[in-house]
Order: sequence, then C-alpha cells, then structure tokens
Amino acid sequence: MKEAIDQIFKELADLKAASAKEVEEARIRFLGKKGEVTALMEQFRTVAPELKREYGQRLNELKKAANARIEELKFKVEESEVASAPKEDLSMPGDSFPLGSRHPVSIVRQQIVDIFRKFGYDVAEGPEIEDDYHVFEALNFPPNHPAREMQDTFFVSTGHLNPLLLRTHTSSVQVRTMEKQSLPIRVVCPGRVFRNEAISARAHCIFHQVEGLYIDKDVTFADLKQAILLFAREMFGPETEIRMRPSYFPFTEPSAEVDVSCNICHGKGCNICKGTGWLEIMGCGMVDPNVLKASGIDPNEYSGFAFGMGVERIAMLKWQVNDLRHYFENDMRFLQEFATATEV
Ligand code: 2NL
Repeated sequence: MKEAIDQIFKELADLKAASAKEVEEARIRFLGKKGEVTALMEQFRTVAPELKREYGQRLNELKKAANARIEELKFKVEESEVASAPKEDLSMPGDSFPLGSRHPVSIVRQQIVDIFRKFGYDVAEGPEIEDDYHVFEALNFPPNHPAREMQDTFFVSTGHLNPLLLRTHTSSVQVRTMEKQSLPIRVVCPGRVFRNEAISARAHCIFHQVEGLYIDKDVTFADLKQAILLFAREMFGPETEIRMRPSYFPFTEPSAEVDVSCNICHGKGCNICKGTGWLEIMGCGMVDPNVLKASGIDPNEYSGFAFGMGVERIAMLKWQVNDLRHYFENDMRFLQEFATATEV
C-alpha cells in the first residue's frame, strides 16, 4: 500500500492536461468512483490496525494533493484558454440602436405653438396641480357649475378651505398670465389637462390642450375670426375654410365652435366628416368682462378673445386616427408611423 501511495504521488506530479476535457478525465482517473485514490481508500479497510494511523494520515494527504493538483490544472487550462482566445475585431461594425421619434401629440403641439409664435404670441406654461380659483372662480364658473363636480374634476385634496385639483383646462395658465403680465397680452398655453371621464375612443382622462388669449384695446370678434382662419390655413393647408357656430362657455361671450372644411373630401362629404364637409377643431369667443375684471383688467378699456383646442383631436384629423387611445398606449407599430412626419 505504501508503494501504491508513493506511486500515485509521483503520477500526480507528472500529470498534464491541455484542455478542460483532459482535466476532467484526470479527475475521474484519480478521484472518480473507480479512481486510483478512491480504490486505495477502500483498501484501507483491510489495513492492519497497527498501521491504520500512519496509512490513514498518508492517504488523507494523498487525497488532498490529488484535489489540489486537479484544481491547479483546471486553473492553468482556463488561463491559457483566455490567453489564446481570438482578440476582439475592432473593425467590426457596431450594434445599431433603433432610433426613436417624436410622439405625434408632441409633433402637433409644437406645430400649433409654432404657428402662433409666428403670429407674435408668447408661450406660457403653468402648474398641472391648481386651485379652484385659477381653474374655475377666475373664469366666471358659477359656484354650482357641473364641471366643478367630483365626477368631472380630479381633486388632489378635499375638505380644505382651498382644495387642490388637477387642471381641467390650461385657462388657469392664462389667468396667471393676466395677473402678472402687462397689457397687451398675446399668449398660447400648451399643456396636459385632466378630466374624470371614462376612457373611450373619443375621450380620455388625460389629454393635451393649447389655449390662446389676446387682450388689447379694441380687439373685436373680427380679429378672432381672422386669427383662427390664418391658423387653420397654416395647419390644414391654404385652401382651408372655416365656419363658426354659436356656443356657450362660462368664460367667453359670445362663444363659438370652429369647424374647418374637411381636408379629405374638400367639402364633398366623406366618412371622416360624416358627410357634412366640416370638422370641429376648437372652441373660442370674446373674453367675458367678468373674467377680465377678476384679473384686474378694466373691461371698459380692454377687450380680448380666447380659444382652446385639443391637441389629440387636431392630430386625429390631420392623420385620420380613429381612436384616441392609440396616443396613450405607446404601441411601436403606431408610433413608428409618425417617424417621418414633418416637424415644423
Ligand atoms: C375648447 C374650448 C376654450 C377658452 C377656451 C379662455 C381662457 C381665458 C379666458 C377666456 Cl383665460 N377663455 N379659454 C375660451 C373659449 C374656448 O376652449 O373646446 N377647448 C378644448
């Protein structure tokens, strides 16, 4: 047994392995179930009792040495594999990242804002979380107006003297502009607005608005009509006609809905305009004297017009999108259709 142990020590010292496979073969040869070291361990049972102590120690040393040697060979093989691995080819083309593109709502919002900037309007933004005063009170909403109700407005906090809410229109930004800016005022206010509505193809609880406000001496309804006509022709093409229908908003008097001639059938009637030849694009009107007064502007000296439009709605008309929900789902197949849309 002594000779056998010495013999294996020698074999271990001479052991070589050039690959992971050879290391594994060596492990099986010495330490596997039928390996040489394992076999000796089994033989140990038959060793005379007076020799057990000496051989036991020696056998343990052998087993340790075998394990260490195999580990050493394994390490050497791995090291040489890394060293001989082919170097990276720096001339390879890089990974290409898919290019993103602007969201259709962003594109149209920018187009609307840029048209009014060209007309000399400033751009103003304001808080999405507002108070009752700037969203309703200053805009001549009577105390019990339905838009103030829980089912239309998201309240951030209730039960306070001055509850916070999510703005339902960007008119609040225009109120803040009237409060702090000197006259005359020409401003457009783009932004997100929030309404507590069931989501459908035609309504969403979040959407985007651009509102506009023009206040100066002697501003008339004719000025409003001309501004809207010029806007519509910039947005939908130079052939576009507009028409106005009487309407009602608490903050304007008189008020009107604006339609543009259908840019699909050019007035002949199609399924986009439901056979009417006209598409509704916005609401507008002359700023109610109460609204001017609330922000410290004398309605006997100044007058103004205002308008408001939904960005998603304009984008739907421009690109014939039939369901508002497409704008919020971020389906790549939808978004990629606008990758080449022109940006003003
Ligand atoms: C619509 C209609 C409108 C206004 C918004 C406004 C703002 C001030 C004073 C008076 Cl500070 N009016 N904004 C006026 C008329 C219509 O929006 O259908 N929007 C989506």
